[in-house]
Amino acid sequence: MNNRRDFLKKTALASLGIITSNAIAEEQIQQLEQVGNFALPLSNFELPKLPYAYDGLEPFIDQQTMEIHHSKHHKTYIDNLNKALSVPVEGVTNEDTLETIFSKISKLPVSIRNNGGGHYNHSLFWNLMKSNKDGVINLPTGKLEDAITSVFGSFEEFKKQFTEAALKRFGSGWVWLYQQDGKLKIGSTPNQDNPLMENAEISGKPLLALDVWEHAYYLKYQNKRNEYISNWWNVVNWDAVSQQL
Ligand code: MN3
Repeated sequence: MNNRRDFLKKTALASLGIITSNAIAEEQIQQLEQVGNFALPLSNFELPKLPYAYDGLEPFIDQQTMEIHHSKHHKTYIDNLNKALSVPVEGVTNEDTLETIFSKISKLPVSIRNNGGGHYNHSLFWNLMKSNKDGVINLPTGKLEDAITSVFGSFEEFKKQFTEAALKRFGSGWVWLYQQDGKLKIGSTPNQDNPLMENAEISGKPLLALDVWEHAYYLKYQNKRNEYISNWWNVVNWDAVSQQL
């Protein structure tokens, strides 16, 4: 039994909110040990709990959208990711986490790219939002505020550029505030790609993520992606974004 490795594995999963630290049974760890270099350590992904109720982001994101988005769309990415990793995959080892998988994603099956990205991106997205029933002004503070102001000039200008990137993303994808070589940047990715993926359109560490797939807003906003975005700013959890810095 390699305790350090088990610890790393658990920590990596726990950091994504995927498991609590003891959620992987010792028995499962032992089974994984026996599979050798083509182990299946990542085929146990579970749907993380939301940090709020399905109606917690009302009136900006509606309950039905949240329920379907989380319990159906996100769940499906997880089921398909687990399925893709339920057989030995060349290039995936015991030591891998989603992050290390992303760093070599061009060599892996596209189902791992799409469903691994789907799981990672949604897990992050849920945690970057919080309830704001009263619609009180919701702004970044501290180091994050300073960094945004120094790069974009003002928070309003940052919002404008982020919104433009979200409107410009054709079809399905994600918009990101991310950090590249320590500098804040705005960009977008198609499908379930993210800036951690080798050969993605942008590269860096995700800080803020916005899902612009139609399934994220269609029930309430129909084709009006711009209204979805302008309402979404009300539920951004800037403390959680700051923690990504
Ligand atoms: Mn989505």
